[in-house]
Amino acid sequence: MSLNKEYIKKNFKQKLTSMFAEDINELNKYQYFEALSSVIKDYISKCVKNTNKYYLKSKQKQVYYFSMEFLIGRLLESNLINLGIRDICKDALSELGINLDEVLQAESDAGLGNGGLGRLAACFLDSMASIGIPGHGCGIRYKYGLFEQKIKNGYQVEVPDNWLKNGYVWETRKSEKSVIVKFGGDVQLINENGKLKAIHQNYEPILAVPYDIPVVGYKNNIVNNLRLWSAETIDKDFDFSSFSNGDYLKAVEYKYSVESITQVLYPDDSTEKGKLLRLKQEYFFVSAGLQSIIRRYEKMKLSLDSLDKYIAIHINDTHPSVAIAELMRILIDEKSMSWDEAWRITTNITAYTNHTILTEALEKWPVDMFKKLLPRIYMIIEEINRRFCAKVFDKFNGDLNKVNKMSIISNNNINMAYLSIVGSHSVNGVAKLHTRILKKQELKDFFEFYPDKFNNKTNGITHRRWLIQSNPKLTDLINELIGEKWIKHPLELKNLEGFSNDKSIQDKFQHVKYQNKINLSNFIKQKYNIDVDPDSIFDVQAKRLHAYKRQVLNILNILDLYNRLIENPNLDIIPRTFIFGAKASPGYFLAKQIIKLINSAADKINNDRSIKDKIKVVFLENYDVSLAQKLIPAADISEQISTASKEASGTGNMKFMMNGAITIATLDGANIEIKDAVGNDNIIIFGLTANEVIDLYKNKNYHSRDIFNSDQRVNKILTQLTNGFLGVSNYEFNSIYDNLLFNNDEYFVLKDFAPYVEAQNRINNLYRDKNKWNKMSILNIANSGVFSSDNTITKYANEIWHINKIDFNNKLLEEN
Ligand code: 26Q
Repeated sequence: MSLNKEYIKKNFKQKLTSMFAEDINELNKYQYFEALSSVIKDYISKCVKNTNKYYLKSKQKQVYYFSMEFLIGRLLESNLINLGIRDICKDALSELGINLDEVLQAESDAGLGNGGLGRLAACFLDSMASIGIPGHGCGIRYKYGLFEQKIKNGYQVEVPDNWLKNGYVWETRKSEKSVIVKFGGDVQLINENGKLKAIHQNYEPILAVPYDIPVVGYKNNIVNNLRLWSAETIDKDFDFSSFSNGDYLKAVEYKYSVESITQVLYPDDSTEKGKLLRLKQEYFFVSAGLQSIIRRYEKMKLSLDSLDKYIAIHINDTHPSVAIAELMRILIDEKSMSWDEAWRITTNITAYTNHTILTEALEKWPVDMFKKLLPRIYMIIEEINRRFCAKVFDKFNGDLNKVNKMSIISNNNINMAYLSIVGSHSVNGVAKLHTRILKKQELKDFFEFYPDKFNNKTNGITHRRWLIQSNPKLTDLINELIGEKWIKHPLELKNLEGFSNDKSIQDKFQHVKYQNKINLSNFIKQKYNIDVDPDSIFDVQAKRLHAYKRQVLNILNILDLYNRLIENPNLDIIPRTFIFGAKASPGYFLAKQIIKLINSAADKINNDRSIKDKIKVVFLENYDVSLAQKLIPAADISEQISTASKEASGTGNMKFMMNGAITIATLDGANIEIKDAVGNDNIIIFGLTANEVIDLYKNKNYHSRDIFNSDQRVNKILTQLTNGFLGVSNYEFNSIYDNLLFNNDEYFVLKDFAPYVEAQNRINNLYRDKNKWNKMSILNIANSGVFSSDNTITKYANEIWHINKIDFNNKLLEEN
């Protein structure tokens, strides 16, 4: 069956009728979206069936990517692109008088993630399917994703993200594949024929129901699976005795308490520790996922001894790390395997990625809480730790100090990063610098103990969503210049280099950027009634709000520039539009104040006629995947200004680069690798290096007040934060002020201020030379192919999972 225009038209019309029973003209865009998606999903379902049949028959090794977050965004357009039918659908709908682009906008984002870690999981799924790796996602079907952000009077206000309210066309509920997850209760060890056996009793059983979302590969007929689990009661929807006694509330209470497990995504809030519900979420999806993996494996009639030859499990940070103990439990308690054999298999199967070095973000669970919720799992972790500590003791000649430092359980806490390292065969960081810091500092003892486990896998992004989908004009231009081979082989983007000196081609790139800037300007005008000039430089910082990402540094430079313009309205600068997008965790007070600061500065600056629109500041609310797709193609400048050593990798940095923005960056995370790829001349680097930062912490010889006292500009701006200059109370920004001065500026904002201002001035001068700028932009695009997640995933597959790519098209042909 071929997906031609007639097929789409016919099925689309039929769907509209069967779904809505109304005339096509009576229906709205959302209904068109649902019907078209449903047609596409029907087609995809056939590919799902074929792919699974092939995987089962060929007994291909499968990898399961376990993650608390999958920030997948919208799916209709990416599915159309990957099926190769976007243009066909556009024509088909247009013949029915419907504009496909408007229909695509009707889909709401599946925002089941916070930021980088969740989006990385989504990019990895796309790459696995597209390059032919049998790899699937396993996670949670949150009823509410990350909150929707509104800005009221300059402050962030959080609104629940009820993304499922109209149903979700891409998912299929698989009730028959439900499993039971057990919480609480008590465990007795009994002696059965000389073997210890664990009996788990009085537990609370929760039903885990899977919902499957297809992951469509790029023009290869492969469709992998993202399985998200939802918590339900087993059979007592109501406590009927209460109900018949008239206590309706008590009757629904139980149902509510069970469903609360998958009710809402936790915001990335590293300071909130020991939340019981979060631990429930972690165990819930991990246990359900593992049970379904084992069940599928058993269908293949293979011995459990070779589980590690057919299965790989990847844990996305420590959030799913109870998987190690849960797999041990299943193998030992349910499959009667010996400890040693179960341990061999578990460690061979599991691999762990670390995404942070911020110590406050490392997950630890209080023993008492853990033991009560997961008594059997706790016993297993104790035993893992006992054996591990004995090995450490041996290896370091009885050095108890080392044993204490490395113990998985200490001070009544379970350290999940340590469990993850001990229980897996591979531990990777997400950029070269990050991995180096893990080895040399954060996890030094473990690196010494297990040098072969540690490795680097620099992050990547899918060029299908972040270039082909979000920047169609640039895609067309690239295709015109170098053909389409780069789409399957993104390193081929390199062939653009040859055009970088050609003025007429530079103009074409500039024109594409300009068009994208007009689109964004129109969006801003329509949504906020702010006029931004597409001829100004679009300078963008879009990412979660965190002190270490230093949105404050950006705003201090803006205020300084503003002060200079007030002093000299004729200052010769190229007009600039500073654009921000950032959500702050609801409990992160400082981050929320920074949002208010950006908005107060925007009010002041945008309404000051004296500076003649030379600078504008815009805060775009609710930065999510769909907004990123509009924003990134329009950026001239990409702000990647974290304190060196703090940003594990960054992936936004790669998205901007791929869309031709010039990066202003510290030598942090993957910025360093971006610099290596484009060369020093095509990126703007400033500020402290990671080593300098680490030394400053070590030597304790940084005093932010010295800078306040010596730099007039800093002095002036910080005074303006507290003297009503920004039209708010003198106390409004106390937290920011105190952080910079009284708490000694943990992230070296003031220390990097002067170098940052200087770097921004360099940009101003560079931009004046349009040829030079365009050349830089082209070279950034040309060298972005290495950051395609197709490359990243190829390395995971070869070096960690030991899974080969399959060529499904050929396999299908062979069979027919
Ligand atoms: C932990 C405990 C309780 C509640 C929430 C959390 C939590 C949730 C999300 C902790 C951390 C996160 C997310 C972290 C994250 O997104 N890290 C980013 O990962 C990217 C992909 O590797 C990197 O590029 C970024 O540098 C890193 O900050």
